[in-house]
Amino acid sequence: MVNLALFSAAALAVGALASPAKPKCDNIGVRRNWNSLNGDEKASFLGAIQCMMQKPSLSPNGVQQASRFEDFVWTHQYPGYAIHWVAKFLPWHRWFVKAYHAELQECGWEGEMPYWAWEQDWQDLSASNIWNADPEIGFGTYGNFDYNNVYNSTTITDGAFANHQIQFPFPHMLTRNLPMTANYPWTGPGPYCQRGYNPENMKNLSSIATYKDFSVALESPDPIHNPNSFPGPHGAIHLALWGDMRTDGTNNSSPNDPLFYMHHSNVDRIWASWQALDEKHLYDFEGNTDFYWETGMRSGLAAQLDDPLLYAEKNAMGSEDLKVSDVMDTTEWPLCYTYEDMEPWVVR
Ligand SMILES: *[C@@H]1O[C@H](CO)[C@@H](O)[C@H](O)[C@H]1NC(C)=O
Ligand SMILES: *[C@@H]1O[C@H](CO)[C@@H](O)[C@H](O)[C@H]1NC(C)=O
Ligand SMILES: *[C@@H]1O[C@H](CO)[C@@H](O)[C@H](O)[C@H]1NC(C)=O
Ligand SMILES: [Cu+2]
Repeated sequence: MVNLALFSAAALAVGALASPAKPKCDNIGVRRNWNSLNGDEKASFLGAIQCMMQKPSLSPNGVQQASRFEDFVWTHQYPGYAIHWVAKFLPWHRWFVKAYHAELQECGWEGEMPYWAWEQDWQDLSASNIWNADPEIGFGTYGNFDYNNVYNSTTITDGAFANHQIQFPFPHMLTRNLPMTANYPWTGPGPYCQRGYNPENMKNLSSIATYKDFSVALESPDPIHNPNSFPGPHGAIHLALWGDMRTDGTNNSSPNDPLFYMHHSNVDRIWASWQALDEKHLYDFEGNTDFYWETGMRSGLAAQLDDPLLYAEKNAMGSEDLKVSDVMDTTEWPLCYTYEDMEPWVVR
């Protein structure tokens, strides 16, 4: 098991060592589809998340969040303008999910980070196996939209996170609202923003030649410069789930829903799968460094492989000296994982 202190010390060494001396992975973990975990594994994974929700905050910003779980929400919110609709979107979230997995290991989870292969649920997202009301093995269901009781009707009252009380960035209960997007207008044909992750769009992603175009297509075109575009798969799932998962802009607090990490693990899998399609893809990295949500402005500075990953929470996330280039190859240290299914473009 990875000890967090070791993890941090090891990560700090990345910047200090020349690349040929980079440590080797002891073994390559295989991230599995949530559907292929058995009941005991699911219970252990969800129990580790509950443990994180009960662990005291390490107060990375000098403010006591309600829990270690909420520290991660803050960590995601802090660099907002520099991690969404920019080249760094995929590498930043790759390390974020890895750091979250390390915390779950501290809480007793012994497996790899699982993923939610939502592209396999494209025909009817509401029928996905991810919606499970069982308090031991389920993430809960998707909310029950009621026009007569808009806010409270969306609180999740079943599954492992039933009535989960959130404090950061403002007090409320965990919400989802999938029924809200059954016919959401600007997402194109199909319910639940299906157009973003249907087989045709997934196939399209696999044929994109450059990181610059691939990253935008997977994340979503930025909504300020492309108000009429369809969301990419990443954006489509955030929107479709509504509730906490769709918070963006200044709050940027979607990691309040534990499904955020199941979602981003799949986004990462799609990137890793694209990287594996062509050797030219593995270290391909290009695009913008920043995007100001309020104005849509960019500095125009070109992103580079040796840009720092930019984690506000130094040391605690083992990322102080990590660069984008350190997280391009999932099968190399400090990542050391792969995915059991590297063909998200194939409907199973
Ligand atoms: C929502 O529920 C809370 C109790 O959890 C209650 O205090 C509040 O008045 C309710 N709001 C609405 C709009 O029904
Ligand atoms: C897939 O790509 C084709 C060709 O660029 C385009 O016409 C089509 O709209 C795309 N489909 C989706 C679902 O994005
Ligand atoms: C952000 O949070 C504030 C409360 O702190 C809330 O009033 C506001 O509506 C939220 N904005 C978004 C976009 O959710
Ligand atoms: Cu994000």
